[in-house]
Amino acid sequence: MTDTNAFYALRDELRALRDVIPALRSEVAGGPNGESPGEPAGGGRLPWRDRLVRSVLPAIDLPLPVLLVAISGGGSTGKSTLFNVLAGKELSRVGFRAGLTSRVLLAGHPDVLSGPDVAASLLHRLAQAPEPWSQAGDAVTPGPPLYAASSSVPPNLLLIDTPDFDTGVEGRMVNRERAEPVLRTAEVIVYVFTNTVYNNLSNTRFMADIVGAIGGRPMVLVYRVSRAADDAEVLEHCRVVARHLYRTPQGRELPRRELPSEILGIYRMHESDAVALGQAEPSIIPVGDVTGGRAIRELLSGLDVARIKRSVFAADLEQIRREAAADLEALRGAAHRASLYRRGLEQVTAQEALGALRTFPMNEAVALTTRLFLESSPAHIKVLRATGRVVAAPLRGVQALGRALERLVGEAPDEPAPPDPTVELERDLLNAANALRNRLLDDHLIVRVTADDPLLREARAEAAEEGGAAQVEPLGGGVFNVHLTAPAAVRAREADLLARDWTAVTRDLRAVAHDLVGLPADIEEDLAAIVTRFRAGMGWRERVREGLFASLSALPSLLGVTYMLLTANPVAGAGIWIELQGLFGLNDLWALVSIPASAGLSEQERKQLQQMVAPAFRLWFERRLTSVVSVLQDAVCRPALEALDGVPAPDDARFARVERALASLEVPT
Ligand SMILES: Nc1nc2c(ncn2[C@@H]2O[C@H](COP(=O)(O)OP(=O)(O)OP(=O)(O)O)[C@@H](O)[C@H]2O)c(=O)[nH]1
Ligand SMILES: [Mg+2]
Repeated sequence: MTDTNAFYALRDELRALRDVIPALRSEVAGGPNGESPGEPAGGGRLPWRDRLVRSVLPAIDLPLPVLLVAISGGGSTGKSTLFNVLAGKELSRVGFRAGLTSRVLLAGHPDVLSGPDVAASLLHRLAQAPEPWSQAGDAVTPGPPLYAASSSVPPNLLLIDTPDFDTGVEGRMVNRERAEPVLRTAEVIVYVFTNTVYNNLSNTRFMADIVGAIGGRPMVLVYRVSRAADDAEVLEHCRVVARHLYRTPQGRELPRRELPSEILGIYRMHESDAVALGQAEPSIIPVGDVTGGRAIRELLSGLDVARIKRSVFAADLEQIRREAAADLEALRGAAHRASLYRRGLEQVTAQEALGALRTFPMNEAVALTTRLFLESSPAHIKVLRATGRVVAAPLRGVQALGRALERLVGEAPDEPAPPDPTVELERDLLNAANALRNRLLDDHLIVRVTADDPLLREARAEAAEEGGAAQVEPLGGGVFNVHLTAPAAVRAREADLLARDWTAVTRDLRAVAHDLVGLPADIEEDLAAIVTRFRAGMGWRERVREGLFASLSALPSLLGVTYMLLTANPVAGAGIWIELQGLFGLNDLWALVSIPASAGLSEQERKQLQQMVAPAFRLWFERRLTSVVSVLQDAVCRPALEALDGVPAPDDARFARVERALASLEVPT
């Protein structure tokens, strides 16, 4: 990755942290209005984000990679002179009077310093907003920071001329007070010092405090010294300065001959009358291996912006990373809990819906299956049927038989007063809606599951977590109650759940019952396909016997239930098994198996019968369950489901996005 790309990458990762986590948090809490005192990932403030937005991003959220380079040093050391050389023009007044520069002056390439925003952003920690520069004399009077564009400044730098930090006015170091905030903001410091003060303790202590210990801010040393001093001596003096500036984090001095890696380059600048008279520019001469013969402009324009910013903000970034990672974990947990709750709610809804599905329209199912079967008959059977020998007579007989059998297993009253199926369904739907509402408004949503239900496994894992939002209650016989705490987003909508207009709900359910009674109109096509498949698989004996189907019109509704119990349940998970047991009772199920035998049907006929009616039951069951579930969701659960829709899914891509951002901030060890 090029240096520029590394900068943009860092910027984008930090922007992602800034924007994505708060968005996720607000969604988990149920939107901007969802206050959630108990939820760790809910509202409230994010200290790491304040730090990111206030301290780090102003230096990084820039259109171009730019380093803040401050020229610093004692009075009259030549800071402004150096600044003007690098800026390519006299922006800052120079002179013999120490303490001349009284303001911060910023110079940048016009591409970078296009307007006051960049200057303001980079200097955001200063008390006053920067103002445009107009002439070299501006900087000698105190006032807000100034900024000026010059195309001589390398585009990766914002150069800052600063007031000195050692001259005094009436016992106060006024210029130090002016310089210090900007020095603390700068990312690289060019330290200008003279032979008279290189060993001055007061000055180096101040600078040491600014740059920090080893691992602190990088620095370029510019030593104004006589031409007579040789390079070895210059280097030796600079090592002394460096040892004073960068101690170990434990406060110990570095070994004598070592130059800390924070020193990026060393230059010497000679005394010259021509320079002092303003007739010549000073030559800034590279010294030592660390500088590698690079001119100061070359060295500064080659600085790795991303690397230096990362190192300057290392402590901030590490704290941000740690705290944001903890936040991300909490958010993931909340998203996971919400998805667990949603599945629990779906299961509970399906279980309640099942209660509204007690009246399988058996007669209709048999009639439809029979008709479809006959319609697909080979011609000779059709002829048979046309003679009426097969169909007509036994139909009523079998109907009577069916009713007799229903009485036998207690399904039909002795006095056949057939209940109105629409009224029954209405009543069942209302009961289901009411029960569902009560379960939803409980502190915990209680879902009954069997041992092999995946929900149980996840609820157990959640219950094992500290502060987990699930509890598991064994009921014996491989049955469990899972208690799920409502997520913050759902709790935030409790008032809406309570405020459902039940008169309207009742009216809607009535209308729905009217549409849902009987067989779904659209199952005919599916059933016809099943009949065709069935016919293709029939042996010749069965084909001969197929006349049987013409004679059927009634069967105990429980026949279909056997099918459900013998095959995997397609809709609501294992929980449905319990519900079926509860609805029909085990004894009835056994009675059911014996019915066809006592009805005088052969084993073969019984099987055929079952094979044919079972698909009708299955289709009815699937479609009706789906319809009733969606009716109940609409009538009862809507606010809760809307709230859950707003919560990010556990596999929401933004979690991975934040994770990537956090990983990129990790310091390689
Ligand atoms: N001989 C010589 N004189 C220099 C050099 N650099 C600066 N000067 C002179 O030293 C005097 C002070 O220079 P400035 O650049 O104003 O110094 P400064 O550090 O900005 O001073 P303050 O703003 O007062 O803190 C001026 O008269 C400069 O001409 C140099 O390299 N050689
Ligand atoms: Mg100056």
